[in-house]
Amino acid sequence: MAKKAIIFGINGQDGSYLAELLLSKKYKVYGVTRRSSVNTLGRISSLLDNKNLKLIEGDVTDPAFIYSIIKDIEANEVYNLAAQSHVGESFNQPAYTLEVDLKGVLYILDAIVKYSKSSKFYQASTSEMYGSCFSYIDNAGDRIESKTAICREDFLKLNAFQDENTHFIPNSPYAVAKYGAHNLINIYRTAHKIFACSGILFNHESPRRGELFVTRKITNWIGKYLSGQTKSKLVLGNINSLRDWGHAKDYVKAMYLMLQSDKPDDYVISTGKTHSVADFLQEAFSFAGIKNWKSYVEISNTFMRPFEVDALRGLSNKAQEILKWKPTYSFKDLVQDMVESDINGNKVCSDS
Ligand code: NAP
Ligand code: F7E
Repeated sequence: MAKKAIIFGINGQDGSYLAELLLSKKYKVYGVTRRSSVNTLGRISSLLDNKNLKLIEGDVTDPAFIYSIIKDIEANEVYNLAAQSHVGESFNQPAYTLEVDLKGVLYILDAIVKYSKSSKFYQASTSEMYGSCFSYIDNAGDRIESKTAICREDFLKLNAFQDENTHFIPNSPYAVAKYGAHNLINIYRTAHKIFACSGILFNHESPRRGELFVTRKITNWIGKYLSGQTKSKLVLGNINSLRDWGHAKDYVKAMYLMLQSDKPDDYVISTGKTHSVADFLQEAFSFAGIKNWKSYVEISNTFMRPFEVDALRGLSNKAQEILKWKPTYSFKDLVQDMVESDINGNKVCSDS
């Protein structure tokens, strides 16, 4: 019989790629979307005719809905990708962010324990949970844990990193909610013996990335600029922060592999390479053939965070060893995929 999977947040960036992956493996996929007065299914439009996909409207903040869907479907696998996922916005909507990103997870876990104990559960945790914490190996070969803000130069000099053993001290309401949920996974796994995994995913992007995240904001601007749709400057916040950027297509494979593993566990998923937002600008503008990105970019306090995560570089050795997962897209490949897509998309847009 075909395996059944529920994806909360199916119409988001990751949800759309994960749905494609599971449908290609002949799963029956139940995708949860929120009711909306406008069409929010753009990322999954090519899947809507698939007879193995069923969309269900619901919200993870509604326990009655969660209990009934978990009970009725008794899925083999449940993937929770639903979230208020914008870190900056979580400072403006902290309570709402905790409702969705923390309490929503609690309802799903509780429903699984009560009604569908054999369902395997994937939770979308995040590298944001580290805040300003990082690890490095000192000259004597000892591993050192640090919990202080760090500039790009020092982080790079130390060859610093984060992995499953690095401390978590969240720097945003988003990260607090995700860290709470991450702890719940461990608690439910231990107390109730359910198969629950937490993927500590570092930033991952794609042409389907939301337009308010920095990578897509940049590539979208490039597409619009080249097609004559904008003459305004690209207004950004902190372009010195370092991120470990991978491709979402690679990262959804890791989610799937976690639930196929022999035992439930937590895994860092990352590329091991780090770049600043300025590096992304340099790569994206140069790929698009626009010289001197600095003359097109304006820095504004509007996009600065009240508390920033300075630097991230994930070591995913555990996932590479146990899950046999590894990223296939380089930083260059990722930037090219996104720039090409936005240039082509905007061409279509401006021609029509
Ligand atoms: P995304 O594009 O923002 O997708 C989030 C999804 O959650 C959307 O489908 C959204 O639906 C849905 N959602 C939001 N609030 C909901 C609610 N109350 N009830 C039900 N659904 C709700 O995010 P993503 O980049 O695909 O990320 C997927 C997950 O991984 C998120 O949990 C995110 O926090 C986490 N994560 C992402 C990254 C990354 O770099 N992408 C890294 C680590 C962790 P609407 O379309 O209706 O808003
Ligand atoms: O910011 C800086 C910003 O919003 C990246 C989410 O998927 O990954 C994502 O969170 C960096 C930050 O991603 C702008 O201050 C500069 O230093 O693209 P972002 P994020 O905050 O790292 C993690 C792993 C998640 O879990 C989250 O769900 O870029 N930055 N100027 C800017 N950021 C934005 N959004 N907009 C700017 O104009």
